[in-house]
Amino acid sequence: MDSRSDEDDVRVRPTRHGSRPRTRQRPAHEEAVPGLVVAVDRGRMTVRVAGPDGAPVHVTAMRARELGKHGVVVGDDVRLVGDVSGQTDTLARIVTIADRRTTLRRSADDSDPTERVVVANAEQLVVVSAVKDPEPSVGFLNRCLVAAYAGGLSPVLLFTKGDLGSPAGLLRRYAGLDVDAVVVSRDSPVTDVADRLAGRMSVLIGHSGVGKSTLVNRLVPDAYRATGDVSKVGKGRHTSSSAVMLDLPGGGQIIDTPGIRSFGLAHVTADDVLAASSDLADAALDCPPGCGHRAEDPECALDAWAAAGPPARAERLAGFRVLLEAVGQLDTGH
Ligand SMILES: Nc1nc2c(ncn2[C@@H]2O[C@H](COP(=O)(O)OP(=O)(O)OP(=O)(O)O)[C@@H](O)[C@H]2O)c(=O)[nH]1
Ligand SMILES: [Mg+2]
Ligand SMILES: [Zn+2]
Repeated sequence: MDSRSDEDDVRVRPTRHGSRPRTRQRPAHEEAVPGLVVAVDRGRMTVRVAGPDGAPVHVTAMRARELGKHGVVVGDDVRLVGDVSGQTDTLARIVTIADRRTTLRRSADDSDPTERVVVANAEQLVVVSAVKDPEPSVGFLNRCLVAAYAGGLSPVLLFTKGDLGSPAGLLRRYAGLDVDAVVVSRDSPVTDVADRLAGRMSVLIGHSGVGKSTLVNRLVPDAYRATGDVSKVGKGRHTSSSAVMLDLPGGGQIIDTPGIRSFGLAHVTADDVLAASSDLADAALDCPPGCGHRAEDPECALDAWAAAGPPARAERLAGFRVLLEAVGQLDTGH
């Protein structure tokens, strides 16, 4: 467009007559193309953008240097410049990352307390455990639940391999907590799961071999996620090596992630967990400053809150305090 056709623009920004001085100082990212990061693999991102005809196009991109240390993860809303055609051997640059609505974060392990973001903007965390093979780890499940609350995701428990054993014990253990639980078996339909995932962005998390990718393949017929052999679990073998987002046939997205052995919570405080439950958070306003909200904190106002209400309150408080035991932990492995 001829800039003279817009008198105001010419007067306000006279430098536009020159040869792009504005672009040099502050890149004109207004023209950058919006996209959604659907996969990250060794520094290369796959970003979904709307193509010229509106159909989705997958573009390979890398981070622009100006992003500094700011990492890009699956689920990030980004803007791209450069070649966004999505054709083979083209590469675009990610120049901005939008503020994240939710963040699933974990600290790696005792030797590395760095916290890292696993996935951004997912609404739901599906914590996956097999009923058997591999054995469930309640400590691990609790830490995942805490991470969901701390990151703003709503958690769901998913017990797989119901054909190998009974999920009753696990279901009973979590009945007091305000968390949905679903069971899937090799030969039963996955409609219960599909219903819970419909229309939202969900991320699967769990130990290697629990059946995350198997489930994704059942939910998304053309996913073709590689699935593995449980006997290799624990020997450093993971079948899935990076996170990938897939569209669900009924709307919404599912993110498959590589199996993890541990879930560190070095970055989480008791108040982060509390903030996710408005009733408990309200009651805790009467706590003394610095209250840890644990059973051994004598002046914790949550005890009075539980005593003043129906028995369900005491159950909720007990469940909350079980989760609190996971808070601030790095890695306790299985
Ligand atoms: N019996 C039984 N086996 C299952 C079920 N779901 C998955 N499996 C088996 O469990 C093994 C591991 O499944 P995957 O889907 O690769 O596990 P994953 O969680 O994606 O593992 P990683 O990618 O390593 O994290 C495969 O041999 C599956 O066939 C189930 O419901 N019942
Ligand atoms: Mg997998
Ligand atoms: Zn308290």
